[in-house]
Amino acid sequence: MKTKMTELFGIDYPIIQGGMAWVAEYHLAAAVSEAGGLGIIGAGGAPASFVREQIQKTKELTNKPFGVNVMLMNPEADEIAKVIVEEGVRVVTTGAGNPGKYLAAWKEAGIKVAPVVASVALARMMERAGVDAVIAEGTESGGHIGSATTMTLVPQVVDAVSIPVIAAGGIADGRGFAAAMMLGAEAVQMGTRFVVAKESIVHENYKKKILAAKDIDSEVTGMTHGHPVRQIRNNMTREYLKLEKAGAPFEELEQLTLGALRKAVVEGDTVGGTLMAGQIAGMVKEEMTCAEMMQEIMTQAETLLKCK
Ligand code: TUI
Repeated sequence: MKTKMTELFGIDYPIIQGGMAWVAEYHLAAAVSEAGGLGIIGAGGAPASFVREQIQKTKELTNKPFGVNVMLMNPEADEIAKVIVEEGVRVVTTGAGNPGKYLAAWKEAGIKVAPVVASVALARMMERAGVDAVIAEGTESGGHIGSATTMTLVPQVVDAVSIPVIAAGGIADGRGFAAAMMLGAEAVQMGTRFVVAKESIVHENYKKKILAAKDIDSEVTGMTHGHPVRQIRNNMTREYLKLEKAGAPFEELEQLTLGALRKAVVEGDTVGGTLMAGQIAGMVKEEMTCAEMMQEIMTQAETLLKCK
């Protein structure tokens, strides 16, 4: 399937893998790119030296295009922005902030840039700043989220900008993919489905929680402090929400979540860890290879887009 995004990124399928902190390391990124999508290394909160290593390891596994996601709250974001240029990375996605200050350097290096936006206002500002595409991410997503739904955000962003729009949040099969195309998107970004890919290094316990999740099993913590994070309900979310409701200060809540994503991804701690996942987790029922899931999604989507 050819769209503006397959052309721009030089990929076979308009499917981009979310740049999930801890989860989106080089095995997953390389597998997605090898399967014809765009694999992404998630810098998350990692140091720049680690991101450089991840890029080099990805290059050893694939000659296809891949990208790096810069989580803009990372204290080493400035250094990571430089590493991306030095290592000749072709695509950058950003999250959790405004990447404005890095755009000139990235564009000068010929890097394609697609920031995540959670509002029409930021999408417009990013277009004016010269980005190549925007990722309109709905509140259905896992992790750090905005408030608009994918169904409402995507068509409004499509109407507001003339650059291509990538839809994200709540998409995990060919139906979601086809719906995103109907809303005017040129590609989709998926996170939750890739967490349970066979090539994903995420701890088996975390994967099992996603595979067992039902439709309403996620919770949003941190809403009152302006850092809403969607994750699967567990002891950690219950404790967090109890404290949040009681008016606990941000610092106390932060202590509770410090290192909790690593605990879930690396150690498989499903009780005290943060099990970030989107609302579509309830529909993700099988661990597959990236190639298998992408073939399934594209076959289903092509049938729907031809016949309906
Ligand atoms: O960034 C994400 N999702 C994430 S980042 C992350 S790392 C983390 N780890 C532990 C606790 C908290 C976070 C986990 N998940 N998605 C992209 C995204 N970006 N969603 C929303 C936004 C966003 C929000 C506001 C982008 C820009 C923005 O604008 C701020 C501004 O300056 O205008």
